[in-house]
Amino acid sequence: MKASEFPDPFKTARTTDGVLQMTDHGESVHMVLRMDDLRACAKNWETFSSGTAIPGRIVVPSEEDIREVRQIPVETDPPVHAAFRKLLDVWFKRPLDKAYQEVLEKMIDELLDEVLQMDRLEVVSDFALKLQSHALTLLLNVPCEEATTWISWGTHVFRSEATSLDKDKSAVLDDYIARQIDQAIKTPGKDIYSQLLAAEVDGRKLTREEVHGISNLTFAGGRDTVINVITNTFAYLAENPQHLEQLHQSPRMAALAVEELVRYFAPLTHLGRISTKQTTVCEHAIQQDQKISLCWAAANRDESVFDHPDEVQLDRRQNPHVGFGFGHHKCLGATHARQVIRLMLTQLANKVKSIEILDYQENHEGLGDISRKVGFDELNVRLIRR
Ligand code: EMZ
Repeated sequence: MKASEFPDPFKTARTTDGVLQMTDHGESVHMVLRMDDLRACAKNWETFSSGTAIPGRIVVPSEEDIREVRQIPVETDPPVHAAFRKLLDVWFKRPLDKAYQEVLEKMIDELLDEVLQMDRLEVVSDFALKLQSHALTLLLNVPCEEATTWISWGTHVFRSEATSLDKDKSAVLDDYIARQIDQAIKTPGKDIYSQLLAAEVDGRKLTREEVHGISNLTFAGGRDTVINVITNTFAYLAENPQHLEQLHQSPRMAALAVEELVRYFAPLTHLGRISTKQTTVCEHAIQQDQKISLCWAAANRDESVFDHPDEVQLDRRQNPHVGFGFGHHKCLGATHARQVIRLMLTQLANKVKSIEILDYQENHEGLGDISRKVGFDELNVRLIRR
């Protein structure tokens, strides 16, 4: 198998049954695989709730043992959700500003110049982790130096290098966020913590706990997901040099390419919901308080929606993918992520003629009886300058 090939492990289950059942944290999870079913369940929040009493329960694998903080707004339901979203959307859409994009482009430019000096570049830690961290300083509006601390945490804020969920590691993030909030209370600035502490939701000030929950999501949600898309894109362009050339010739294609790469790599495999009543999904009985998951990765390969779903077509036009989720919960960080990937593509095509893969170690996520390739633990390449 090629490094850039990401097989669809859900194909059989999606076409025959529509649901794949797995067990996680001692709980049954029915994964919803087809696009139309997934959209229907995502819309039906009254039956399939995100606002469970237990923080971390809707994530698969469950994070309930490693964090006590409720991530906001992803772990809330309407109408509470809408109030937070209204407040947060303004801040999280700043990446559409030209000035924001110019700074981001310069960051990417500098980072690329740095790695172009290397004979052997390990994309995950030398590039993707750094780019994700540097770019996040813009989203949070904090000094660039903060990235150094975040880089030291490694690619996942909750997982140790052994890839298992780690309570101590999760505590490092929470201690960090608590210190930033303390600092913002003492000396308010223009950073996200200060802005949130000063903001109102539903005519009242946010609680410290809510500010913490928003911050926790901002650090966790866009971490390994963004790092994987960046790294996987390097593997893809290494094995498909004609597409690097195509991007060089028509940089405007980058915006379409972002959507296609997010569809194909589907950085977050799925996200859970808790059923509030007895119901059915694809003729499977779901009990009250039982978990289902909306499987973005499976729906993104649904052959009834996408032509040749297992092919990357960088200029795919009809692309109603759910790589950033679907419905009112769709990814808060998507605007930022889109700009990071788009500018990376244009800068890469600008400076790099070809990418040679030296060696790599794949990263697979276990999902009960099956597993899914999501990225790389390591990807060593050589970049050839244009
Ligand atoms: C959670 C998730 C994204 C979770 C929208 O949810 O991403 C995962 O990588 C994190 O571990 O906490 O944020």
